[in-house]
Amino acid sequence: LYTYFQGNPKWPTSIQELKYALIATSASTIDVATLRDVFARAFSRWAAVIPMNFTETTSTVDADITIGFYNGSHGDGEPFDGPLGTLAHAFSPTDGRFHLDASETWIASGDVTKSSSNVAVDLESVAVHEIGHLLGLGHSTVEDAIMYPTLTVRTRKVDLAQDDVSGVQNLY
Ligand code: TQI
Ligand code: CA
Ligand code: ZN
Ligand code: ZN
Repeated sequence: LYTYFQGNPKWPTSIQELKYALIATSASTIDVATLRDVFARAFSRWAAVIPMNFTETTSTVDADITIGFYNGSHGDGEPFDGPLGTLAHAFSPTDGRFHLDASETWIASGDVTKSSSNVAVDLESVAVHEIGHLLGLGHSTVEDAIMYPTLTVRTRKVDLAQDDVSGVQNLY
């Protein structure tokens, strides 16, 4: 079963559009056009099931959600830890910060299961999970769910399970 953060924080339902911005991409090994593509796909999976749209903005001041790649300590008291361990983190509504560990071997195109690296992590899989947190979902006990708190390396898991859909639909 799905969970929410304590106090069930969520984005106001008066907002039908959340804007996101890629604010720190220089530490990423993936080009910005590919990143745009992956994040747009990840957001669209959630937008398909709730009355909320996600659009990219290049203006940091307009952005509700900010996405960045960082190494080690990056100013929020939750330092990244090098390859594997913590891959990314996102804050609960309505903070909007979504940070990714730049030291991961991120795979953004092609098939992560065919990667020659045994530490490769599928970017879209992690993005779909973190967007769940950005929307207010905690972890799920359902193994197939995107919000289940374990992702095996070299695995692609991007389709919302019924549990994820119920969780987000009961919030929005
Ligand atoms: N990052 C943790 C996560 O996103 C950070 C975290 C722990 C967290 N507890 C939280 C974030 C509670 C919000 C609320 O779960 S992670 C997975 C998964 C991570 C883990 O790097 O460990 C994914 C990132 F679920 F597979 F384990 C992405 Cl998909
Ligand atoms: Ca890490
Ligand atoms: Zn951070
Ligand atoms: Zn999580």
